[in-house]
Amino acid sequence: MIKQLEHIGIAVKSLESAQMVFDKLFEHKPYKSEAVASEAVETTFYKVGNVKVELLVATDEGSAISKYIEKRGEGIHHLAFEVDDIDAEMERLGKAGFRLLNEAPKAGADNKRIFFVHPKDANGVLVELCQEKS
Ligand code: CMX
Repeated sequence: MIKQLEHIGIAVKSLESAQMVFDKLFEHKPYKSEAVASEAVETTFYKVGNVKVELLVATDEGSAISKYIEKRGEGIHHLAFEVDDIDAEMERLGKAGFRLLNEAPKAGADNKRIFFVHPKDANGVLVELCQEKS
């Protein structure tokens, strides 16, 4: 079951300059920064009520974030929804005909297991499903 919107991922060119903007916007600092080598990204997370905002910067040219910025510029990259059972959700969405971008849930930032649904199967929105690692 999908429980709630967990975070909004925003692709940026520079974490330093984006943080200056979002610190001012939210009137507080991020609660964590973390590199995710497997995704070739560095991330910074803000809490805004019950939702998080994840700033994402590419660490190499092959990163999904590099490609996204090259093609579409900075902006909202994905919506991430928290699920109660990520393996069951992966099976459900696969059976429902969504193209899944992972064979199995993988390790993501902020202590999560994650997988992605192709944006072309969700009206142009890259959807991440995530569950806190136990
Ligand atoms: N949101 C909406 N559409 C997107 C998109 C996004 N984030 N990224 C790509 N697209 C669109 C492209 O614009 C393109 O559309 P058109 O054909 O109409 O131009 C289409 O999807 C194909 O895109 P592409 O540039 O050719 O890129 P790829 O096919 O190589 O990859 C995607 C696209 C989504 C499959 C790939 O980026 C992916 O597997 N993403 C999941 C992993 C990821 O995004 N990791 C980074 C975040 C990690 C984290 O949160 O920790």
